[in-house]
Amino acid sequence: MSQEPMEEIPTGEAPAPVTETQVEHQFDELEVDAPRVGIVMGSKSDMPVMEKAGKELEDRGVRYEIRVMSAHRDPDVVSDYAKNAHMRGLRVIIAGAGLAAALPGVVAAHTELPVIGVPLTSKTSVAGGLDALLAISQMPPGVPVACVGIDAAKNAAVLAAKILDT
Ligand code: RP5
Repeated sequence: MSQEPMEEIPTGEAPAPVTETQVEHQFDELEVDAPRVGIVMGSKSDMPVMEKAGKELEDRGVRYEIRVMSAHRDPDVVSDYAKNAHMRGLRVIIAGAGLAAALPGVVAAHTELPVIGVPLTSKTSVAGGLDALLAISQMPPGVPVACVGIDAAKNAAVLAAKILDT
């Protein structure tokens, strides 16, 4: 009785499954022009100060994007932005806000990326921006926000560039 030749069974190891990290890594390589730093702020009125962060990043050749979104007025926009930030190629987020200044903390609550908060002065600030400084720096354990000085948007950009270099 003739026998059918047996099908050859490959002896090598099966290829390892692609992990999410690898997929994100490949995505990074494809998105060569993606911004690395996201600059966000709570109001259009914050722009004159916050655009100094953009200028500093531009001078350093760091790709960035700049957007207005309020933690109180646009909570869903902020949450979506923070949740998608890493996947979009962002690696640091700079968030400026005045008064109750929830924006940096809310962004930090929705992403594992480092968040640098910029406390801002505005028309109705208490004690020259101390309200925002405390709101941004007094985060609960486990949800840190790095906090620069009041209106110190340039310093936030310098710090972001240093984080990206490590
Ligand atoms: C904060 O309230 C903003 O970050 C801004 O600094 C301040 C005032 O906002 P506007 O009333 O000028 O929009 O949420």
